[in-house]
Amino acid sequence: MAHFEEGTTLDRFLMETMRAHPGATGHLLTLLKQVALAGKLCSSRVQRAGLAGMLGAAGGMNIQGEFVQKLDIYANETFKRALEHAGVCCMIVSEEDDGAVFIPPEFPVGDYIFSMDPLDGSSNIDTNASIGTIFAIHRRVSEGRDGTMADVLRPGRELVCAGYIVYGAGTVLVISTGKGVHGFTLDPTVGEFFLSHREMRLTAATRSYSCNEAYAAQWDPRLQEWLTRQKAPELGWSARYIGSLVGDFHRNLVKGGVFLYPPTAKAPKGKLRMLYEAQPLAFLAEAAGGAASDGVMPILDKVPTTLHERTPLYIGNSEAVSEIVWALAGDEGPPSGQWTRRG
Ligand code: AHM
Ligand code: MG
Repeated sequence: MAHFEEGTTLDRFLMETMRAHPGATGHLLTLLKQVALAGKLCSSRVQRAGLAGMLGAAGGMNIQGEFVQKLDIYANETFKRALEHAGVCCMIVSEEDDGAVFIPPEFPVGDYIFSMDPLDGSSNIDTNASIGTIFAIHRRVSEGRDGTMADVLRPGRELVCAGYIVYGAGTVLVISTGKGVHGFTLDPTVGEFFLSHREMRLTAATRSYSCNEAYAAQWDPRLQEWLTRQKAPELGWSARYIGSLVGDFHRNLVKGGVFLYPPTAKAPKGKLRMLYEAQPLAFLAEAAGGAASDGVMPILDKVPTTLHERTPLYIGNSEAVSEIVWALAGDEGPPSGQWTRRG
């Protein structure tokens, strides 16, 4: 792969990466450019949210029974509009839409399926904390015009690309096609994303955990014990939790750490969604040398059976994730045998 200097534009990065793959049609490049465009529009709207009357609930509930924020609606529509006419997708899956969304008949279709959480962490909008868009891209296996369930209900290991855009103090787009994870920061004065985080790695250097610890009493007791052990002062762990998966994951990717969302009484299968939260972030985590598990098996090996399926999620540096998996498995060790204990 070409060596890219910091400051390289996203467009140049995508073009030169594509040139390195002689058979490439350019459709994935077009798709990612449209994602960047939608991200810029959302970033601008998030920045102006308080002024533009976008704060607060829109008055409805989405299919997951959560209050829909106005910005959720804006982000969902913006990404769909940016992709539907480009001739690169045959189906779009969104947290905000009950069923899959197909390309209107007046536009051409392409081979990709785009799954997204258009605005993750949206309960944080009114507090000015980091929020973001998480996305996963599959290449279709079906034939015909519209994509089918068979195109998305697949292991995350088959993704061709995954990424997110975090709207925080700055706007950062992080993407991977499986080899390396790269971050691009939006310079709002020129409206371009520039390479700012080259070859991001999930290291074990920083010992920090991110979870909603208020639910800890509802967790598997073995996980509670693991967490208690990390609090020994000599281990030097700290806790960091925004309550926005994309924000928490991004911090851990930059600084190190592990994120946990175990099953709770309210969410016995976990809260986070496979297709557009767990799978894309797991794809990024593994590409950055980290790991992601549901507590038993790697997230990327799980096959979802419905569009909005939920999963427990343990994601971050591989040492911490494997310790959690071992802790949950008890003395026997995990059944898959593919996670190794540290040390
Ligand atoms: P959302 O997609 O509706 O924003 O919900 C998912 C969010 C995640 O971003 C975050 O990790 C989690 O919910 C926080 O949940 P909790 O408030 O239970 O800690
Ligand atoms: Mg979400």
